[in-house]
Amino acid sequence: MNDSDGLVLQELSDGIGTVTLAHEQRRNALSRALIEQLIDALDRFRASHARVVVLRARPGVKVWSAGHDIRELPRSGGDPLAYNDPLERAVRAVRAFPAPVIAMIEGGVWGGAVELVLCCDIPIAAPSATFALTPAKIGVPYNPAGLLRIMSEVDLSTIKEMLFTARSVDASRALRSGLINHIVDADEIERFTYDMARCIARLSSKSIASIKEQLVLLSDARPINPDAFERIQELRRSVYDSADFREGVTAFLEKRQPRWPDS
Ligand code: YXS
Repeated sequence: MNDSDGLVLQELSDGIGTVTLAHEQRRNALSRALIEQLIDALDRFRASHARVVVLRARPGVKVWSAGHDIRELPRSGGDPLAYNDPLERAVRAVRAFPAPVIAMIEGGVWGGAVELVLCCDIPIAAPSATFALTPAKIGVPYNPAGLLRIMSEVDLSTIKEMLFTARSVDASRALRSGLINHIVDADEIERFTYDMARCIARLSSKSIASIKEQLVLLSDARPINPDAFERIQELRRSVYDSADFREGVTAFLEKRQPRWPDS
């Protein structure tokens, strides 16, 4: 089954689904339209009882994904990462998929695409891969669900450095900090990834689906008191309703550096 009419390509063979991000002219930005097609591919794989999925970009890309589509961020205030935001829906769809999702990564991974990689079950990267958490470049507060997901995978000191500098980390730093499972040379990564996919496909999909969902439920089980939740929401509102957020988005679209208003 092939579908190459859009922003993602999808293919299913021998129980292995492959979703290829294919919107290079927009650096695979996670637009609403691209996410709809990603979720559609996962729905089709689920209906066809795929036993494992590989999420990738085309071979040799310089940018795996440029993250959330900045053009689609709310322009006049409003939560940029609300529950039904496309990026959030994609993250939930990958985490809820009843089989392992392997992220096969070459090139740069930016912003919310880092969270998309982290919610995949087994991230595998080529040496060319870099990872950047960039809300501070755009004046975005991120969101608690995303931060918790990142915190559950990556050591806190690395997360702070990534978020507070918005600088990329390379594949070896990503491996050391728990962001990825393997670094594999670009000319080997496809064989390595699909060997692992075939290994998974030979095992009990029922057992794996049950274990994957238990792991998601257990890793999400975190008590939070109502005051803390309200404070978090206030902290986020104070940013996404600010001139910083408006300036961050405008500067990107005008292809210039932001001129942050005095706080
Ligand atoms: O000028 P045209 O029309 O050709 O379009 C350009 C870019 O505007 C577009 N593009 C994007 N459009 C929407 N959202 C994006 N995230 C995005 N990234 C790129 O793609 C066309 C080619 O881009 P260009 O010329 O910059 O390509 P390049 O190869 O020189 O540079 C590639 C990047 C990825 C280094 C550069 O495009 C870039 O820095 N993109 C933004 C990366 C970023 O900051 N992403 C975070 C998005 S915000 C997000 O994910 C969350 C809300 S959060 O901030 O909370 O993490």
